[in-house]
Amino acid sequence: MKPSILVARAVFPEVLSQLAQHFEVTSNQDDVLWTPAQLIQQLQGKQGAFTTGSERISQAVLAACPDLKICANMAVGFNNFELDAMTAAGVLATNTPDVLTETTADFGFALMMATARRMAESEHFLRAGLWNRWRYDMFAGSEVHGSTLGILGMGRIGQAIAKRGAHGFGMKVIYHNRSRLDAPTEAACGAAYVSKSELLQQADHLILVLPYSPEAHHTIGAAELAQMKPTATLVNIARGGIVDDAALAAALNHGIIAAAGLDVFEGEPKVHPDLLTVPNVVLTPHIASATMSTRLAMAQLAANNLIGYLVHGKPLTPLNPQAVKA
Ligand code: 8YV
Repeated sequence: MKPSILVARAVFPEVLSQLAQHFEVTSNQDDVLWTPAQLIQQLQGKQGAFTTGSERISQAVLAACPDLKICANMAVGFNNFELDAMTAAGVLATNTPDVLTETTADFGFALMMATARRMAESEHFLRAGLWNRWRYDMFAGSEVHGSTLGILGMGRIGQAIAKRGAHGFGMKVIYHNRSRLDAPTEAACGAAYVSKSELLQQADHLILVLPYSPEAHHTIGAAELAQMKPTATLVNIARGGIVDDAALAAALNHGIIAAAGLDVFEGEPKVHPDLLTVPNVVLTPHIASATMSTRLAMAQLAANNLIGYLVHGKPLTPLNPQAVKA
């Protein structure tokens, strides 16, 4: 008998067809957003789950779904997984690294440029019919080329952004990370390691690319924003909750920093109401990895993790291989 799996959100039809060759598939092509109780109900009798960042796999879910053996996340981030609880329950977790690195770095760079050059703010002005003349300082932003790019979190995506800045735009690139990169990797990225305070104080454009964890909650709050240059921009493509969004909105309103670009939000898809009224912020709905080819590669990797583990006993990108007893 084929193992049973749940595909918790709508996904590419070709990925569903691939999964159906190996599994009894219950899918959610209507993309209904289930409550935790509904998710538990849908997971009954399932050995595998294809999840996205929106489905929380908590201790309560694990306790209520004893047949579950693997959750394959269609995301590189996995803060929707209670990983220790999954390991304790013998449930394997997988994510989708590498396949989205360059696409997400492209977006982070684009958001930084849009923020620095005030693209959203000036477009709103134009659409509102307010453009009636040229003026020497109209929507004058800040330079990107030759400026100092700061990166907080220097994993794969941070490194890909650093290379774009250093090699493409002649930027001075500085970074801070839990652990310093080795010298050859730093040289390839054209990036120099600095303390978190130095990063905040020196960056003209600061991009956040660190993973979310409870320790990373509000890594950027009022105190950190106060250390930044009043001309600086801040971009968050990491996770909601890493920035204190209320403090950021206040900082933007009071000229503590010049502008921000945000793809992720605390409590998304809700957005802090103050951010919606601040003019100098570019807001996008968590789309940094959203190209069709990258989203397909992510879905295929998640599917291949389910097939790899439940059919062949070997997942491709496990997060907690220790969950599986030898
Ligand atoms: C996903 C992401 O689109 O991979 C990640 O961690 O944030 C995005 O690429 C999102 O998490 C949906 O699963």
